[in-house]
Amino acid sequence: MPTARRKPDQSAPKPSGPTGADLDGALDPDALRQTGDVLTTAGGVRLPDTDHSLKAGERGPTLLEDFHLREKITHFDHERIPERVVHARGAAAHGVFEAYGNVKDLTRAAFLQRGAVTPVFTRFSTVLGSRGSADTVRDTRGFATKFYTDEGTFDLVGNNMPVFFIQDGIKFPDIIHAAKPHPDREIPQAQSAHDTFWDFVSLHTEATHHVFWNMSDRGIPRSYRTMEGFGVHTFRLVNARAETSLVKFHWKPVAGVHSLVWEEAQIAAGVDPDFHRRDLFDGIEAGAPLEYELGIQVMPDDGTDTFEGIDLLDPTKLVPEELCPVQRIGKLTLDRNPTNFFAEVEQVAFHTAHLVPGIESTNDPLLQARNFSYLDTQLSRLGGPNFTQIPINRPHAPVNDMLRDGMHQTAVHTGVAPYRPNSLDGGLPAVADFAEGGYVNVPRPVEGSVVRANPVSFDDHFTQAALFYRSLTPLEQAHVAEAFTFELGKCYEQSVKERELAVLANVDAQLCEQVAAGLGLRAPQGTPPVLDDVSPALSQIVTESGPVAGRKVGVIADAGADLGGVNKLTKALEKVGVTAHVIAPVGGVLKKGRTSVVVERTFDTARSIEFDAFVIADGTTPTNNIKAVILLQEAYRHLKAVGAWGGGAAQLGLAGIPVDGPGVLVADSVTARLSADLVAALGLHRVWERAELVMSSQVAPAMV
Ligand code: HDE
Repeated sequence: MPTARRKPDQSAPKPSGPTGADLDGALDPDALRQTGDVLTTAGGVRLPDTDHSLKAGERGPTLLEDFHLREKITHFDHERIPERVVHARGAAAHGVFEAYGNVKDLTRAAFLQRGAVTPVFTRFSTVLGSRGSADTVRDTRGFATKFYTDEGTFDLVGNNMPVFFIQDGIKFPDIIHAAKPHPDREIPQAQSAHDTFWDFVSLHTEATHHVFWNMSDRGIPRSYRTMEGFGVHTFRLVNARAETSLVKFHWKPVAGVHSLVWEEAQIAAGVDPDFHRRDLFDGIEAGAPLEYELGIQVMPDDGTDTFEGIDLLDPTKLVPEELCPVQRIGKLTLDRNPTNFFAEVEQVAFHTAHLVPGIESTNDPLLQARNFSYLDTQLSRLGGPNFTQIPINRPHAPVNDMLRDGMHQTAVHTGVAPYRPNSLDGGLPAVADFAEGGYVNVPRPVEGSVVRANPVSFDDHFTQAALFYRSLTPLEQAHVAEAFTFELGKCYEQSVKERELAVLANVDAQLCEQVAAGLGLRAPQGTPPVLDDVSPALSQIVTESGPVAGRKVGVIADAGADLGGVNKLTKALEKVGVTAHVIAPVGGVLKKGRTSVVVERTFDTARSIEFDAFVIADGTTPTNNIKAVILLQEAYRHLKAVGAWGGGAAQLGLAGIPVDGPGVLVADSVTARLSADLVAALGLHRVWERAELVMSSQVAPAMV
């Protein structure tokens, strides 16, 4: 069975000291110590002092002779490498991919065959922000996975949205220039809510479908754990008989698809800019791995590159799951955090042309440009052509290339004849044909005139935007309207707003009217598409409770609280992977008799956005503390479950939350029923029936 095991020198997270030697067994990933015991220079010279520079007298000038000072400062000056031009802000985790083995007839890729277990590294990211920007901004998320397969590295470099802004890669620098901060004042950071972005997308209407995804709840995911992933482009699978089919890749999160609400995202950007990164790291630490199933939509490769009238080479189009169901073909489990962020998360280099036998590109002009870009960008980002030798990028398959020398070459190559054929190195290396696992492209005819032009089938820019919008529930549609109003409301140029309204008029008249009303402008007339069907799979609101592992519950308590109940609830939640965190007026440890609980947050340090639900313990003294009140009001407004047992319910009253309101759970004590109800509410993500009460009303709970 093909099982890609790590070779000793290929283990990405295995720490390695500057010389590669493991001094005193120090290179244990979990050891809280550095390589060796004594401080040295980069050349290995032991140092007596690193706090005082070498001077001519205690009050004298610093000497050029101080090689340690100069080396230390010089190295520091060059610690940063250029951040990614897009997707600079990211976080990642290690894991494995296990194939279900049900695609033998579709692809010969070994890592997709039955029983194959492949080590992987997945990096999630935002697109627009700088490396230090906030996680929860409205943006598309990257979802890039490196599969270290036995047949070479395969990278699936996708997003959390199935379509893209542009149809041809030649426009990528333009859309990114438009979306990045304005060149004169370099604001706004990590935002699309500004004139140049809306100028571009209203002029390039092919962006409309993707813009709708960005303006929907998908633009503000709750966590990486609850995000779908998409390969976006159509790829070609090749089986052992060299028969081909066309596929679109999907990642389906086991935890369900779930988003933040806009106000939560905005608060998080200030209160905890590392919101998604923290959630990823903490979840894995708490023993709740992230899980996704890999799915494919399979379509015949009949030479037309279309399916049911949809152009499969147009990356602004999706194939509705109702037309072509997603078949699950394997499972990704991310269960190990990086040891060193720079070595792994910063230095990982994905490349869409990292393909393995059994998977090929198609003629999608966006993918074709990406196949050039990802290799090229690493040259400046990672300083030369040998970036595949960096530990995180090392293939787990044997490598025997004829590439030599260059910046940061770490291999010490043997042999004298890195060319083929040769007579001096025993005639090797040999080449591998199709049957021997060589990457032989399946021949495909190409003909046509040399042109700079799109096919006519790329001209429909609005039908699928309308399909997406009309497939959403009214609540999700309201969020889209609010997002457009907010983003365009942040623009200064009247002409830009008017042009985007003209685009909206061609998607949905009612939406256009709503946004126009919010902007104080007149809604133009358009010709929105008439649709026969919608695609319910595009909505993410669920009616059945799903898995809850990784969720967080805030338990409000104080010294007088029923601490036994707190511990009981904590244990019940732990069983399903949910963590409970005690919030009290002051820090420290709450004690009652032999029972004690550690306070993790105070009203000063907690904010509602950190938690998925709140419960108030019996015996907690009701308080008017404005921070405690806001904590609960925000949670209520953000449609989170809130609850209390015993006298704790009085605190709900002080926050103006009706105890008989939807998603308000009250009980006399911590019963199995209370925990079960709480878990069920968490599994629904939000209290959807409360939405109508609070939707678009800016009022405090007491008033709704
Ligand atoms: Fe990327 N993109 N992209 N992109 N992209 C990069 O590669 C590019 C596109 C995506 O976590 C860069 O190593 C071009 C679509 C992800 O390291 C760069 C075009 C999709 C990541 C680049 C696209 C993506 C990148 C920046 C249009 C979704 C982060 C640094 C032809 C299917 C990977 C780097 C990571 C990163 C170029 C369009 C996803 C410059 C030219 C479509 C997830 O090479």
